[in-house]
Formats: sequence, C-alpha cells, structure tokens
Amino acid sequence: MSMLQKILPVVISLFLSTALPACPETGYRLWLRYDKISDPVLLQNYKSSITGYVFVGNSPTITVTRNELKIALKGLLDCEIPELASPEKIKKKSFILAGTPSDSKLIASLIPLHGLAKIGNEGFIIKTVRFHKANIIIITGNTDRGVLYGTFHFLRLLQTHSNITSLNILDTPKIKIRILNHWDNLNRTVERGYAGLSLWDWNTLPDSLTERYTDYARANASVGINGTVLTNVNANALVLTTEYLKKVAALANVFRPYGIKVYLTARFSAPVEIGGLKTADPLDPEVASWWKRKVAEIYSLIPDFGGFTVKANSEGQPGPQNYNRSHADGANMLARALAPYGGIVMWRAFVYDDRVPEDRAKQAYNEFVPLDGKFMNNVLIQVKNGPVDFQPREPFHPLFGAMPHTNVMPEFQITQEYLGASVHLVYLAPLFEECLKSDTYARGKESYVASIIDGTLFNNNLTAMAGVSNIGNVENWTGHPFGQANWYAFGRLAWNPYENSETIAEEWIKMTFSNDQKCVEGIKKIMMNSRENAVNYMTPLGLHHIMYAGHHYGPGPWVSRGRQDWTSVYYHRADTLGIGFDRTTSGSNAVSQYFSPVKEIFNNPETCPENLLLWFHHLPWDYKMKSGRTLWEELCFKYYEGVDAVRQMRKEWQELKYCVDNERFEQVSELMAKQERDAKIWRDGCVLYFQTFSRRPIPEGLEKPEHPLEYYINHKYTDIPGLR
Ligand code: GCW
Repeated sequence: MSMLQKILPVVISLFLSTALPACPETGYRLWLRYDKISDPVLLQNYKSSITGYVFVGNSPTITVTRNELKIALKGLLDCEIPELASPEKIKKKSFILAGTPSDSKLIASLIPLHGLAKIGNEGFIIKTVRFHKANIIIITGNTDRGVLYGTFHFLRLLQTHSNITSLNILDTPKIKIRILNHWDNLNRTVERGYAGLSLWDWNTLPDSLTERYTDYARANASVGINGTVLTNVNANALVLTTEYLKKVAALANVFRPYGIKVYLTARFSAPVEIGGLKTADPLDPEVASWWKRKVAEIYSLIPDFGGFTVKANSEGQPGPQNYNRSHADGANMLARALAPYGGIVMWRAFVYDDRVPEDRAKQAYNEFVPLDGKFMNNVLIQVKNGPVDFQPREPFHPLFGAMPHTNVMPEFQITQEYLGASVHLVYLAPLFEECLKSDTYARGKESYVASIIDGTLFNNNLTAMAGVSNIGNVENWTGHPFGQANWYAFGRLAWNPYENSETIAEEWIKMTFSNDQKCVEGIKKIMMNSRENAVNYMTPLGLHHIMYAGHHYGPGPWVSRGRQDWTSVYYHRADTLGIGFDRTTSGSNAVSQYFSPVKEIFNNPETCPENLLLWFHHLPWDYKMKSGRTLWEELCFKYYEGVDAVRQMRKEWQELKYCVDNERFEQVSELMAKQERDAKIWRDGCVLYFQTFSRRPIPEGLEKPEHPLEYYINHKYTDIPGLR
C-alpha cells in the first residue's frame, strides 16, 4: 500500500468531519446552550476544578437540579463528569457538593450559619472550601430551591467564562414573587403575542406533557422566575371549571420541581357564568361562598396554587364596580377565599373610565389612592410601569410611592406590543431599569421605584414583579432571537431590581451567542442602543400613544375616530400652534400626582427631561430646545436619528457575522431589514403628518420622505406576526 493509499481514508474522513455542517441552530435552547467551552485553557482549568459532583437530598427539585448540572457539565466540559458517592469518602481533589445543610452534615459544618441566615428560603451560597486537601465547591441554600438557583448561577459562571477558582457568593432574591403573565387565551391565541400560539395545548392536556413544558420551567428557573399566570387578564371563566383545573394541575406538576407556582386569572363574573348565580356582587354572601368553594377545589387539585390575577372594571372587563362596590371590596373578597391556603391576589390598577376622558394618565391614581390601606395583606396592586400603557417611553407611574399602606407591584410588558412586535430588535431592560431607578421622592430623596416594590421603603412583606410574556410555540420561543434577551432580563431584574441592564445583556450574549470579547461588545452595543433608537423613530420627546389603531405596530398619529382616549390626537394634541399634552398645573394637572420636587421638575418645560417634554407640555413649534434647534426641528432630527441608528445597527450586525451561526445571523439580518423599512414608515408618516400642523420645512440635509402622507395613512401591514 502506497503512502497515499494509507492516508487517503484519513484525509477523507477528516475532510468530511470538518465539512459536515453543525446541526442547524434553531434558538430553542435559549441561553441554556451548554456548548463546549471554546477557550482550551479555560476548559482545562474548569475540568481540573470539577472532577466530580455530588448532590445530597432526594426531592424532585434536587433530582431536576442534579440532572441540569449533569447535562450542562457534559456539554460545557465535553466529557462525562462522574457523580460521586458520599462526600466524606471522596478521594478527588476538586469537586462540587450541592444540597442543603439539613441534608448534609459536611455542608452544615463548612458553611457558616450567619451566611445561611441571610439568604432566606430562595437564596444560595456558592463557596470554595478547602477540606482534607480537597477543594470543594459547595452550592447550598436553606431549601432545595436555593440549591436549584445556586446551581443555575454556578452554570452561568461557566457559561460566561468566569473565574471559579475561589468562589464566595451569597445571593438572594430581593422580590418574593417573580412572575410571568401570559395573555394566553383558551383557544391558544395570544393577546399581543407575536411568537406563534400559546404554549399551553389545552386540547391535549392533562394527558400529554411535552418536553417543552419542562424546558419552559428550566428556562424560568434559571433566571429565578417562580410564578406563572397561565391565562389572559381578559379572562375566560372556563379555566376555573373542573375540567380545565385538571389541565392546570398537570402543568403545575411539571413546574413544581423548578420552584414555579401556577396562578390563574379570575374573571370577576365567573360565579354567574359558570356558577349559575344571579350576581357576582362581592358583598353577596353567596358569591363569597362560591369563590371559597372554588378556591377549595383548586387547592384540592393544586396544593401549592399561587392565586389570582384580576383585571376588573377595565376595558370592558366585569368587576366590583358593576355592583357599586370598590376595587378593595372585590379584591378582598377573593383574598379572603385564598388566605387560608397562602394564596394571593394581584389586582391590576390598569383602569380607566369608559365614559369620562379625564386625562387617562390620571385615572388609576385617582381610583386607587383613596383605597390605600383598605386591601388585605395578601393583595398586591399591580401597576404598569407608566401611567398610560407600556409606551416606548413613559414617566414612572405616579402610584409608585402613593400607596404606602398597600402592597404595590410593577407590571412590565416583555411582549413588544408598542415596540415593534417580534420584528424590531429592542432590548427592553433599559426601559425596565429606567422605571425601577426612578426616584419618586415618596419619602424624600432616594425613594426609588425599586425600593418601593422590593418592600424596603414601606416595609412590605409581600413583594412581586410581573412581566407580560413574549413567549409562544414558535421554535425559538420569542420569534425574534433577541426577544429571548427580554425574557431573560425580566427574570434577572425581578430577582434584583437594582441590577444594570448592561451587565444583564453581557451575560445573556455570552450564554446565547459567544464569549468572544469583540463579539460581546458588538452585540451589546446594538442592544444597549436599541430602545432609544425605537423611541426616536416612534415617539420621541415624550410623544405617546400615536400608533396604528388595533394592532399597534406602525404609526397612526392621524387616528382620530372612536373613543377619544383611544385616539392619537387625544394624546399628541398637535395644532398649528404647537404639540404635546399639557399635564401641567394649568393643564390636566397630572403633575400633581407626583411628589415634590418631581412634580415641579415635570411641571416646568425648562426642567422637564426633554425625553418627556411632550408628555407633560404643549409647546409652540418654535420652542427653543437645549440643542438650540426649534421644537419642530428637534422632532424631525430625532425621527431621522432613529432611522439612521437602525441603518447603523444593520452595519454593525454585518460585522458580527464571524461569531454568529448562520441561521441566527440570517434571521436577524432579515428582521433588521424589515425594521429599517418600518422605522422609516414611522418616521416619514409622523414627520409628514406633524408637518401639516407645523407648516415648516423638513430641515436641510435630511432626506425627503419617499411617499406623500396619504401613502402612510393608507398603508396596510401584511407581513408582521400576530397581527389580527
Ligand atoms: O395594552 C393594552 C392592550 C390590551 C391589554 C390591556 C391590558 C390584555 O392593548 O390588549 O389587554 O392593555 O393590559 O389589560
């Protein structure tokens, strides 16, 4: 055999193995990819630090945690890491020991009590301890759930290529209930959902439990989410019937080991609709006892059921006001039924009258502040981040800080109803962070929204944070690959509302795309700019609620028909003199709902942040901005800046091709092209429309809109997901 004959098969097989494409990337694995550590030195280092692992305890939570670690290590370290027997007998030099001190004497002896005292029942400690010439990485908590969160944290350290040589981490969530709100209907459509159908396949439940339910729970647990409201706040009472409750129970069983409790939306009129009663009046004893029986039934099927989320007397939903009762009457009646089981009520403050358009931004405050102190301890008032409705930018909701004797929780929208659906790349953590870090001055300086909702400012024991989910049954969960970052970031901020969106972005990028420093920086730049860009091409300078009627995807500043406070003209109030909603003391006086000095700052156009200017002020077109431009010019510049930034982002993305797999690279490239197209529609439609009032030219040097205004007014969207 010649030399060539000998080596040919080897060459061919080598060629084949390198030429074979890797499995196509679907995005299904989210940030829990567990691919082999790309840096060989680090890989070696990790391998020598983790030569085995041992878990103590045998609860379902410990079982799934052990399994997660096992799968993750196999992927990350590219070898089977052995599970070891009892830790005392281990001869290995370096291994992981995970479990609670009550399940392991060794852990109890190595972890100081004062540490454990600090971490409550969901926190964890990760500590490298020297023991008989061995280095043990201890992952522990007071409960198995702490061990679960600690394990995910440890895996994140590996996934983000962190140093694990001498660990000493103590972490505990600052908020008790970290919960997703699914606006999922029983027919599997998802209100404001842009990622396919609902994950919950009611037709095949309770018998068929697909892997996806487990993966959903894993993903949530990995970021500390511990609750899920399965159904839409525009609720269907049917979910409370026995047949559906059995289906809910089946999901609860899947989620339980991952520390996730199930909650449902309670339709206020359920006693009439499914209970056969004549009324749903919360003060009627029969109604109260119907709910008590219903709640008892729920707990007989789901012993750790979390409670109810309720949208009442809002946008046509039934509620206590139908019977001349207050929100407190309604919430407390449900809370009384849930209290014996430890259940809670999350009662939404997203209310506005369907008759009187008193400035809509003021109505939740007006209705709820008089009820402060009247809600039971197991009730939380769930308040949207801003006073109107999840707009690209709003000031923080004035209810934060205004109900010191009530549990108040924020609700953020992860699904991008007003921010480009699953087409636009918009990293939302900066929006969430902006709200959480707003200083309300409720108790003087440094009364941050975060310190209200984490219970520290007013000493609340019950704390929560909700996010309206962007998840559906499409393969990659969120439609846009970057939508995953918003789910991730919500979880991380619910765990710690003081966290920075930039840090969170960095973690997510490393886990989801690459640890290559240039790549991380490049993607991070795109993400960190993305929200401001969207604000610029949609609603700069404090404009709001000027979107397309119905689906809310594109611009619609011309929308003027129908209920006044659902139109755009109600909000932007443009006329030949100027633009903006006067909410000052001489206007709707919404500023009065804020504490001093916030109200004075907002009240004065000179001190009002420019990015909220037209939220609070109606100003002449020639009003001088800080840049020296007139308001009209500035408005144009902002709109143009927004589109330019999308173009820039597209260029930056192209430069990242080298570090992103083909599938996601192409998918994002295509989406960005659409985003640019539609950002331009936003810009041109709005600028041309406002120009009909300002009667001023588009400033020199800015490109002319492609079409006349009529084109934008008549434009129909045909290729946007989830539009109905
Ligand atoms: O933002 C609006 C949405 C409605 C939604 C409502 C709410 C679930 O347009 O689709 O209804 O808010 O938050 O209740």
